Amino acid sequence: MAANTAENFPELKNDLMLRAARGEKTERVPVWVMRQAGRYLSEFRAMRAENEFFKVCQTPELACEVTLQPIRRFQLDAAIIFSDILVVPQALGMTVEMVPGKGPSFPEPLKVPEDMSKLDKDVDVNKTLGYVFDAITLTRHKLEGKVPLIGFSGAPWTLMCYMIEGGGSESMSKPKQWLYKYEEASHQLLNILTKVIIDYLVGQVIAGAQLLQVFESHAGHLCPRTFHTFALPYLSIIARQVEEKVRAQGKEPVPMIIFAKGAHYAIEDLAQSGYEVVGLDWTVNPKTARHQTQGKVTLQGNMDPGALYASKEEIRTIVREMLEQFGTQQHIANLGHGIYPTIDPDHVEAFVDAVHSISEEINLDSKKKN
Ligand code: 1CP
Repeated sequence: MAANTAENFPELKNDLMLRAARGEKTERVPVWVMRQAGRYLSEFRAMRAENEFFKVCQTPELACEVTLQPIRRFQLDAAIIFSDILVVPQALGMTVEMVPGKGPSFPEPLKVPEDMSKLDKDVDVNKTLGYVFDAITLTRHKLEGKVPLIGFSGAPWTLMCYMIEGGGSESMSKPKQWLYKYEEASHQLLNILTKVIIDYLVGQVIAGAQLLQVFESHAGHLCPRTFHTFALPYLSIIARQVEEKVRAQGKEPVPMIIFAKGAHYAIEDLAQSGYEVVGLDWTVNPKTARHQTQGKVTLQGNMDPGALYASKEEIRTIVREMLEQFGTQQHIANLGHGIYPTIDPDHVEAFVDAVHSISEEINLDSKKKN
C-alpha cells in the first residue's frame, strides 16, 4: 500500500463548504461548529483523562482521532484539525501550560518590550510545528474524503494578548497597555507573529488543509481606532501573503475565513480584507451584516451557543429564523463562538440536522416559485 503522503489524498465527496466559501450555489447550507471536538463529547473527555492537552496536539494519531470524533457522530460538512492557537507562542519559544479548570497559562509572559529578545524570531515552522502538518496529512487520509479539513491559526493581536496577559482575561489590560505605552514594540511583536502565522498557514495548506480559519478572538477588546492600527493591517497581510506563497509552491490557494469576535464595528472592512468568508459572533444581526457586506463575501455563523440549551423543537425554530435572516446562499452555518462543554450532544445533532433540512426546504420552495 502506498504511504500516506500529502499528494495521494482520497477524493472529496462533500464539497458544500468549499462551494459556499467561494460564493458558489449550494443546494443546502453547510454547517460546522467551532470547538466541535471538545469537552461536551464523552469520547473527548475519555481521551483527555489519559493524555495531557498539548500531548494530544503534538501526537498526530491522537489529534487525528479527536478531529474525527464529531465527524463520526454528526452529519457535519467540515472537520477542523484538533490543535490550539497557543501552539504558535510555543513555537516562538514560550512555555504554555494547560491548567485544569483554569485554561492556558504562560508562567513567563512578556512584561516589557525587552522580553521580546527571548523569542525565537526565525522559527522554522517545519521543525517546531511539523507535528500539526503531520496531523493534517494523516487526518486528510483518515477522513476518506467525507468532508473537507479546516486548518487554523490565531491572529496576531489575539496571540499577542495571551503572550503578554499570560492567560485568559476579562479586560486584556496588559496587552492594551502595550498598545498605548509601547506602540512601536507592539508593531514589532505583531510583525514577528504575522511572519510565523503566514508560514504556519502555508505549511498547513501544503500538508492538506482545504480551508483556513484565522481566529481574532480578542477583537472585542479593541476599539475601531486600535483595530484599524493593530489588527486589520496584519489580517490583510496574512490573507494576501498566504495566497501568494501557496501559489509560489505550485498549489492552489484555499478559501480563508476570518472570525473576529466582537468586531461588529469592522464588518465592512473585514469584507474587503482578502478573506472569502467573514465569521460573525452571535451579537451581530445577520441582515445588517448582509447589508454591510453587499454579497462581497460568504458569511459564517452565528447562532448563540447558548441556544443549544433550548429544546430540540425550539432549536429548529431558532435555526429557521437564522436561515431566513442570512438567506440560504453564501452562508456557512455555525455558532457565534465555541460550543460550551455542558451542551448535550443530541442538541448538536438537532442543530446540524435542522440546518440541512430547513435550508434544503427553503431552496426547494424558492425553486418552485421561480
Ligand atoms: O482541557 C481541554 O480540553 C481544554 C479545552 C480546549 C480545547 C478543546 C482548549 C483550551 N483548546 C481546545 C481546542 C481548540 N482550541 C480548537 C480545536 C478545534 C475545534 O474543534 O474547533 C480550536 C480551534 C481552538 C482555538 C482557540 N484556543 C481559540 C480561538 C477560538 C476561540 O475560542 O475564540 C482560543 C482563544 C484558544 C485559547 C484557549 N485554549 C483553551 C482555552 C480554554 C482557551 C481560551 C482561554 C481564555 O481566553 O480564557
